[in-house]
Amino acid sequence: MAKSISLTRYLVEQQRVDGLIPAQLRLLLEVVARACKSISHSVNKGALGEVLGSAGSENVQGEIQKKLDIIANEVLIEANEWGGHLAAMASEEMDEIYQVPNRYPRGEYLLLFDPLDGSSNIDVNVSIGTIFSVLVKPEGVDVSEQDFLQAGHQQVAAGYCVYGPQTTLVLTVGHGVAMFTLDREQGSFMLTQEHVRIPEDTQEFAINMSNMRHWDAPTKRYIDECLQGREGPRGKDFNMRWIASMVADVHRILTRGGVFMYPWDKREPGKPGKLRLMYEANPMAWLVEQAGGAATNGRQRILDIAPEQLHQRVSVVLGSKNEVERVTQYYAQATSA
Ligand code: P6P
Repeated sequence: MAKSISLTRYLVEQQRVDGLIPAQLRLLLEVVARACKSISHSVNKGALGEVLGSAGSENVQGEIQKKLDIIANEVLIEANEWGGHLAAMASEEMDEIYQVPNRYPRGEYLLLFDPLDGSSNIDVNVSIGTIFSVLVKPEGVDVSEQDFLQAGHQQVAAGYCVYGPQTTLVLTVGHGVAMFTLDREQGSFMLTQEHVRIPEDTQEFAINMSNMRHWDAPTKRYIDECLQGREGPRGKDFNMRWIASMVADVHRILTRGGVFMYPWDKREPGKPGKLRLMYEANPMAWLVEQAGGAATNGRQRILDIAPEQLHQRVSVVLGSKNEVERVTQYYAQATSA
């Protein structure tokens, strides 16, 4: 039986043996993992913990906040603000950035997160998750929202924790993707997979089909060809999955391949898409690329998008490399037509 490796040991070895991450970043990732453990505990209580239902407030996106959205956000803030590794945090649940209070030392990192992605699934007991991204704060004494506006290729760590049948933390620091499953008896995340690879081809797509009439031509063309199956131009049948929880859909794709799409649609033409660039698309895009997949907004590599606003949205096509390239090709052909 292979020696079981905890997240702590894995990160120490990444720092000490391979010199891949500095001590402060290792500390930050261990604190985020502990916060995810705490969130998992709250999520698992369900109706027994009075954590379900709406909080009766709206977030910056104008979406109704669930009680667990707020609980998860508070857990991440309280876990990370005192350690001295962060200068500030940004969250889907907060309009403004959260500067580490003056009573605590400030560090060189910026932490961004969607504390509980997939909230619509909370009350119906379907997998949800926490998504996080780490940037280095630019030089300078103060910290502002502007410091967060860095393209995704500048991330130094990214990951998510999926709260499903297992609680699994998935992480990259730029040298591949590793998965850690929570051993509840020990209370530790244990390494269960590393060097994760996404198959370049797939027969499985994930998209909310109820929006079909609102899609633009390239997305309609791609999905229509998939639906035609082996009699159509793709010459093979496709399966469809849509969990309406990006963390769960991306976890499936990292585990067995597939393509995930949340494209622009004409319901709100002024919005480039539904998902948020800084704390959903960027961390997921880096994980997918680190596992040999691809991630674009239909036209451009997501990690190259220069952000203009902290909560800006983006179209997302990510997963098996050859499928993402096909969709991106269809957009290019539509543009040049
Ligand atoms: P729809 C969850 O609210 C989320 O942000 C992603 O996790 C998920 O992929 C998407 O929205 C689901 O959106 O429109 O299908 O409910």
